[in-house]
Amino acid sequence: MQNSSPDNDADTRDTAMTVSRQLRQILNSDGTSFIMEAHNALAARLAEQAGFSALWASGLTISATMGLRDANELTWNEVLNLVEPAADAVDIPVLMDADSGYGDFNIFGRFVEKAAARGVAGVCVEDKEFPKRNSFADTQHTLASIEDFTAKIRAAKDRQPNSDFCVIARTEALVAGAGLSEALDRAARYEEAGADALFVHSKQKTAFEIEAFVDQWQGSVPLVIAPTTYASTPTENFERLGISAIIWANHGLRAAITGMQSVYQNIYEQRSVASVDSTISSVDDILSLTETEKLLSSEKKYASIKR
Ligand code: SPV
Ligand code: MG
Repeated sequence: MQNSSPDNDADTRDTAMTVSRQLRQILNSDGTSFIMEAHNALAARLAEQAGFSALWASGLTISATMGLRDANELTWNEVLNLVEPAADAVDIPVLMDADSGYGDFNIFGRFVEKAAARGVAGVCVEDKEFPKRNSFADTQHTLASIEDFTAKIRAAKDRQPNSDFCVIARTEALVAGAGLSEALDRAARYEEAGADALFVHSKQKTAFEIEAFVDQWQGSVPLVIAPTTYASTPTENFERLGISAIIWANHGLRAAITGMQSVYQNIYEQRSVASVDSTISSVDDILSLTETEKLLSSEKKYASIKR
């Protein structure tokens, strides 16, 4: 969101392009763009600082930060309460993972209105039943009917509060084992229903399903993928395929887990922070990432505060 924090410059707010328009441009631009997972506001800032131009508010990683499964254990309002601060923390667009839409066309339509009002640039909705299961969970993945799912897309497009808001339709047909022709058929129907982009997901170890899909895809909306399991495929291959955006869907949280596990273990075993202190971020880094400097200059500007 063009940031609403009190120490933000009002001129920046007034002139900035809306986040939905930014996301739309990213999806429609030539070449392949990268959308980085951010599970909270601090992660959003770090990803923005690294250079990413859009963020993925991942259902998996946001649920995990709350100690919960990627299975709609959080309500949509709880998720929005977590995503809004991330959107506030950055100037780049946040694409929110809306799972399977939290209910029928009506619930999803209302969700889209609320998400947009809270700074979300666009949403991605997947064609599974509610409550969903993470695509990599070893269970039966039940697809929603095409009729029910296209109703959600149409309702979302009708209820989106601005014309740049992006609704990305995600097909889980390959994940569910329904086959390539089902995936292609669904994708075509979702485009026809008004989806702004199409996310085709695969849980294979190589990109062969994505390659086969692209080879036969006749549609014209941008294509989005998340190479989590087929991580070793070179990005150039996706560029050659004409993939519009790649979502790096969980790598921020996975990095945090690895780093924290190692530091916690070290401190526990050493009974001291001496050997890790210089290897981790400083307290100054935290002050800087939370823009404490802006607060201090606000004090000078506004306050008669004496410290
Ligand atoms: C997520 O990050 O929550 C996703 C991607 O939806 S996946 O985990 O691959 O389903
Ligand atoms: Mg998800």
